[in-house]
Amino acid sequence: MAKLPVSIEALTKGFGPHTAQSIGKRVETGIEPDRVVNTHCCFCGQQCGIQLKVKENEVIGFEPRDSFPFNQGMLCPKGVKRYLQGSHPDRLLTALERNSESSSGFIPIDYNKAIERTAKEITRIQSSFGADAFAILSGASLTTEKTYLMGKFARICLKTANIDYNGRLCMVSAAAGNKKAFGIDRAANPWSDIPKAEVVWISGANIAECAPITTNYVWQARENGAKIIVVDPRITPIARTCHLFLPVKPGRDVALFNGILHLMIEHNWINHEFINSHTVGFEAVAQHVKEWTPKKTAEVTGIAEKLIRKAAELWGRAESSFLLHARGIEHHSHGVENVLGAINIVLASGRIGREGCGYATITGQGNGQGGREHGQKCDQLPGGRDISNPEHRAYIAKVWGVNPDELPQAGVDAYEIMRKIERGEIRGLLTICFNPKVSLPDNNFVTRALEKLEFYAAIDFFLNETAHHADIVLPGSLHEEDEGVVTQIEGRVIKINKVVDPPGDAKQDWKIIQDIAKSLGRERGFTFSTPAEIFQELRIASKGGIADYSGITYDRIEQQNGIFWPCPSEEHTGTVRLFEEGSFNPIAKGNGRFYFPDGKARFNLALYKPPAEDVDEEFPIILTTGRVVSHFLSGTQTRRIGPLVDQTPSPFVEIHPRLADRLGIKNGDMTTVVSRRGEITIKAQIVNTIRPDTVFIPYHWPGKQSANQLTIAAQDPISKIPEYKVCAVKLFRAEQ
Ligand SMILES: Nc1nc2c(c(=O)[nH]1)N[C@H]1C(S)=C(S)[C@@H](COP(=O)(O)OP(=O)(O)OC[C@H]3O[C@@H](n4cnc5c(=O)[nH]c(N)nc54)[C@H](O)[C@@H]3O)O[C@H]1N2
Ligand SMILES: Nc1nc2c(c(=O)[nH]1)N[C@H]1C(S)=C(S)[C@@H](COP(=O)(O)OP(=O)(O)OC[C@H]3O[C@@H](n4cnc5c(=O)[nH]c(N)nc54)[C@H](O)[C@@H]3O)O[C@H]1N2
Ligand code: SF4
Ligand SMILES: [Mo]
Repeated sequence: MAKLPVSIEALTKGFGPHTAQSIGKRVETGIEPDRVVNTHCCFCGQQCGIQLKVKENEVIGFEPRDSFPFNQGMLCPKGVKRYLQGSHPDRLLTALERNSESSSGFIPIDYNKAIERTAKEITRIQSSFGADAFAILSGASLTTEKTYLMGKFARICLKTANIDYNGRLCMVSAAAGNKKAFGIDRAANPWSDIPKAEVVWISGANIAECAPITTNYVWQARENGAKIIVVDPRITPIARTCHLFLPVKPGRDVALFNGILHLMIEHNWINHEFINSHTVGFEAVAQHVKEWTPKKTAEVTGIAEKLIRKAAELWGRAESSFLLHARGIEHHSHGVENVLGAINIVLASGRIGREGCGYATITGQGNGQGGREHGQKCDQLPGGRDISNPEHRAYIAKVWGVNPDELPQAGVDAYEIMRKIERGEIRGLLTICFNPKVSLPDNNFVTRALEKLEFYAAIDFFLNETAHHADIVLPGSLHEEDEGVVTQIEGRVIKINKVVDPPGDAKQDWKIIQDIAKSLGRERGFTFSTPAEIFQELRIASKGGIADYSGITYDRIEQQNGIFWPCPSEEHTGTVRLFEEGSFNPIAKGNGRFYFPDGKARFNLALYKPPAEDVDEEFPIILTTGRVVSHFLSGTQTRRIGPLVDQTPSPFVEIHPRLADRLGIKNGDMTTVVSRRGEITIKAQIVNTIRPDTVFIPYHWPGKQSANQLTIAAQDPISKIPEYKVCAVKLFRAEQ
């Protein structure tokens, strides 16, 4: 990488306590390690390479790992401090059973007894109420082997249709939009294309805090003369260094994309040759965006007309470009429409599938990409296959040695699972790597649902807030206690290496699942003795699917520093950039560049609809929610890492000075934020970096500090993603 003009430290300085000040610094514990192991960070989808220092089966520190090309030794504060989790006193070392006489609500029990009780309850519930009355909620921080095993366990051991995962809250709008437009769901380009782009368009992504290493790529582009456009209701750290900032009103991005396409067509800034040869559906979309004049676009989005014109010109006239988006445009009841709007301006430009011409959604969870490919989604089978497609069912049934008719049909999404629990249709639940009580919207409802369960088992290494409702808690493994693959932000399959053994009675997650299968008397198909064996089966199960991993081996990953899927044979180098002339494409088979039989990408109408709950007289302010750099998701892990807690000890509400003045709220005042579903009282942070009609709260805290007491459980009709990014609230200064 070229030398950067400024450091990430400088970028994030002055943005409150949540800065990236520790990036790239070594932590010296003063103790000599026995070994140093190459692996990756356990947190976000960038999956930075890291080396963990080990002394006597304990991780005692880290070293930068310069050899991994994506981060080249750099880390953000979370990566630097992650090693502190393993020795935390809250680490679960035994199985637990609910016991009302114990002050903690639980007593430790023998691991095997816990497994037996779980199996017994599963059998009781399923024989009384049917197989679908027991549900599974899984997670995308798990290795791909585990996510594959969870899908298989649900379908052929429990025979339940009801399995879904926490990526439902995260990546699904992008996934659905990408499949509709391109026929495949993966970042189209490696990040090395970002610095080669003349324009970088970033919508709804707080890159410096949530994808910190990506900041470097954007800055390199800038260094090379690129223009950076950022669209966000808040002037995030990356926005402070951009050329053009568009302060969109939350929930209106599709209108902006339509308005941009309108101007591109009007000024003939479109690539006719590409549109004619490589796409279908342009005419209908062109017709539709006629109504999206700059004036109307400005009215709906709250962005000044001249900024919209400027953005269209920068984007329209560029020779090369990269469009990135994240949850800011995806966490909406019309998240898929937003994504399709973004893809339409990429397709109209013709700038995709070439060096320096790219598009990607920024993957969130550590294995957000791999975790959405191999069957833990409610409608999916391994290899990105469709559970309702008879051919796909037949193939997977054969791999699993069952009759296709035995495979359940599609189940319901994660939130619908909660609704079914609340209605008494689902009586039992197993969660692994998911903390829905904190992370689902309208979480007072989620709590009511959890209280209705007849039996609930949770697998985790910490007793997260949802697990407090469990009857049985099974002690799972930390990232560094197991091996397996994950797929990072660019589509590169990489290897997580085992660094230490699980302590006490804690077990590797896949062993716990297999122990339950055995106790149920249905261990056939669940007798793997290593993650490598699971991976071998996954390779076969994925073969011929879109997410084809069949040519990937652990050894090849080590040799090549990761392999991009699809990779159909051991001779294939992997597919670094999608949609390139001549690149591997099992669907188009030489007919064209995109993953449809005719090889053509699809333009899709991207229709504007207002958010599910718009502001009104009673609730006049928009609430949007998201993250800070020092905490991760529901906070189970990072709220237990002291230096990260010190950086951001508690949630806050960002308020523009004009709104604060009107409400008589001063910086630091305790402020009550109320929605139709709940209320929260937290400190006000008065900032001039947010739209005056919008307030922002980070969601990493539980209980009374949880932002999800306020959010709405409206979902996108296609992807079923919740609308975390817009609901209506009122706020006032709390009694001090
Ligand atoms: N530090 C940290 N990093 C993380 C995570 C974490 O919890 N902490 N989580 C990981 C995961 S799983 C994910 S999904 C990613 C999330 O990464 P991001 O999507 O970048 O993060 P968010 O904070 O959810 O939202 C991004 C931005 O969307 C803006 N926004 C809100 N509403 C709108 C809107 O209507 N339109 C537009 N254009 N923008 C809007 C917000 O102001 C915010 O700046 O981060 C990953 N990385
Ligand atoms: N208001 C609001 N809510 C949001 C969002 C938002 O922007 N705003 N963002 C949403 C998004 S994008 C996401 S991804 C979700 C995330 O929401 P969750 O998935 O509920 O959050 P996590 O904190 O990842 O919970 C994962 C749990 O898994 C455990 N865990 C981690 N790794 C492993 C492992 O390897 N094995 C086992 N057994 N357990 C493990 C952790 O200890 C933790 O308890 O939150 C969503 N909720
Ligand atoms: S949290 Fe993400 S950016 Fe930070 S070190 Fe880990 S993988 Fe890298
Ligand atoms: Mo996410």
